[in-house]
Amino acid sequence: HDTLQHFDAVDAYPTRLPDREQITPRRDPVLWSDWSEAAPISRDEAEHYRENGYLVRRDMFSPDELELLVDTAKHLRDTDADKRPADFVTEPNSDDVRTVFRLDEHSPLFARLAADTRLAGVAEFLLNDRVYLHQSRLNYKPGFKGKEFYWHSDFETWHAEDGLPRMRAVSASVLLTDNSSTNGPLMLIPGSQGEFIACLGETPDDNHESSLKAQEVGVPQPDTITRFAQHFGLDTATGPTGTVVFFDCNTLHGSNGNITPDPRSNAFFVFNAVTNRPVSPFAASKPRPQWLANRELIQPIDPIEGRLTRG
Ligand code: AKG
Repeated sequence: HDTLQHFDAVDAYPTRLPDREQITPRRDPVLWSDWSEAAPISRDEAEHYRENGYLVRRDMFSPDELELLVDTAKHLRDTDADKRPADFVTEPNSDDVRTVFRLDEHSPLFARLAADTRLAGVAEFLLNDRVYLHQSRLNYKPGFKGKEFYWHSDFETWHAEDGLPRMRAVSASVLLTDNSSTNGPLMLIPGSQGEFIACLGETPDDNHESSLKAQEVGVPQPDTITRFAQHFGLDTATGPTGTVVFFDCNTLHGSNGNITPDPRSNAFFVFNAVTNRPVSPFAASKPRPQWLANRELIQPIDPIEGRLTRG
């Protein structure tokens, strides 16, 4: 069935080319809705997102809500090493937890957070569709040892390895520590969402086993990143705990390692439009595991209003 879908789906963004990198214009909108008074964000915010490919919104949660979220994140991270499931990924050279995937399945509080109107409601507006979670994760980036995330477009991987057909997905990153200019905040290239960089190099089998610690395939060439950075500039998404960063699936981003004593922990929820459900991967021999790329539980979220509470 999946294979049939593969033949039906036209590949709008061929990538993982054997002999070259190739840059083509984006073929999908960035902001899918027309702004109106009923929108959950202001007209200026909507315009900023369309032009730059991301939007930083501060003070989205009350102190009580943040305390709950931060406690829950610590509790997950402190799972004994011998009890950690496969969806807990450690740092390249240490046993510290780098990422917990399937956050919404490990914690009812994070599942509730994902469905909150402050995240899912905004995602519905940006994508002009009902949404479901393609992936969720918490990147801890511990003090001293937290390693970098190299420059990439998420869509390039989700298209190549997960089979998302079009650029109709958005990430919401909830800052669970302060993100300063020094502790490895998310860096973005504003405007990069408008260009698709088809990457050089075919996908090795089980690429995710190494790419989640340090990504090597599916990343732009250094000269290309240089040109993009010179042309568009770089920005950092800094802010206090409780800031939310929305970024389009094709905005180039990455982050530096964290040698400061202060951890930088951010939760990420990837909302995909229900009409953009995954087909067979466009450039990999088999789909990634369910915990990395949801293809089995495509349930539209009904956004929930109100405060996050314990239990
Ligand atoms: C990823 O997990 O794909 C990221 O780009 C995360 C970047 C970060 O946590 O700083």
